[in-house]
Amino acid sequence: MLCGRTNVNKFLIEEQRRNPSLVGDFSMLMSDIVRSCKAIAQGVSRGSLADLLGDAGSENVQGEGQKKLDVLANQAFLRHCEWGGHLAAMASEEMEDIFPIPSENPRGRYLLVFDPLDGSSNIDVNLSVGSIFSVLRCPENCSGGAPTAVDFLQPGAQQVAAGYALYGPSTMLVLSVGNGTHGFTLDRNIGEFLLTHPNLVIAPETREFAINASNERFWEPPVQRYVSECLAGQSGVRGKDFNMRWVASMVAEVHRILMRGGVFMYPRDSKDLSRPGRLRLMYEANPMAMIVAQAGGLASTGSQRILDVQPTSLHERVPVILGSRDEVERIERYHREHE
Ligand code: FBP
Repeated sequence: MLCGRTNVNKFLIEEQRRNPSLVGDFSMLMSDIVRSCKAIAQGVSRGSLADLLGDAGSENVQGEGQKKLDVLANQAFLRHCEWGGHLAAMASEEMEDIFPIPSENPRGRYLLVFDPLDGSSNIDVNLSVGSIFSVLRCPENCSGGAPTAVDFLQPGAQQVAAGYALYGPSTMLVLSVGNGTHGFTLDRNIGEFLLTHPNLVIAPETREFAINASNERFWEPPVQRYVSECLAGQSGVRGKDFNMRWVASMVAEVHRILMRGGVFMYPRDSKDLSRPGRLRLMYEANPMAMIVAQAGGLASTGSQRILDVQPTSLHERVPVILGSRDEVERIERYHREHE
């Protein structure tokens, strides 16, 4: 039964009519992204039945082993979004270089950035994974010549849209086009995402945090202080007991925070000194920062708001602390006090 719910295409067309800065075929581009996510949802749900689990036998640009579903999900985004004429180029966490739109297709005015399958260590154990995407405007000067990686290096505050698909017990799409954060659930009977969670709001306070606690000895001191205060419970300075969760899938963690509050941390640590954090600015941190900010939450590196970070390379990594506003501000304060 449809129950008169708005489907995602209608929602996007109405958003485009409301916002004159969403030019051209923006809603058509978003429909292509939605179709990519539906195709990936189908592959993820078939799993072993379609021989889609396990390693692909290849490595991505980060030197990480790729799963078969990583490769399939990357192809799904490229295949569904390359021909519509809405994009100038794409960049994926799984590909070293950008993917310019092939010359046989018309070139559009947007850039698409995506992490096709986030949390892929969960695939083989049949736990939640997701896709993350971000839409940027192609700078003026890239509409003539072929776009380059430099055209993608825009702070997250300039994102036109961002979102994720969560392939969990039900498949959900959560997105923002700069007017709040909204959740849609895939109705498999009719093959459409229907608006089920309009205007999501993250509670400013929380009693729940998410962090990979096995890295505690490597964390930076402000994060060690924050977590130890949470663990001290009612008798400590926070005066309340905290709960902890770790799904090892950023999409699932952010989704839980949108549903019931909380704070997620993948902080700077000393485990691998070659990088300032584990998560990627363009593919993970920026889109999630927009989603969280549009729901009233905050996203920070600890010392800077994520949406203000000027990217310097396509695959750069950043520390990420996001979620309930009061908690993120507290952790930022601990960083300032530590300086
Ligand atoms: P991938 O992009 O390689 O999937 O890594 C990202 C991620 O899986 C996040 O979704 C998650 O928060 C984190 O890595 C889990 O890291 P850890 O292995 O330390 O638990």
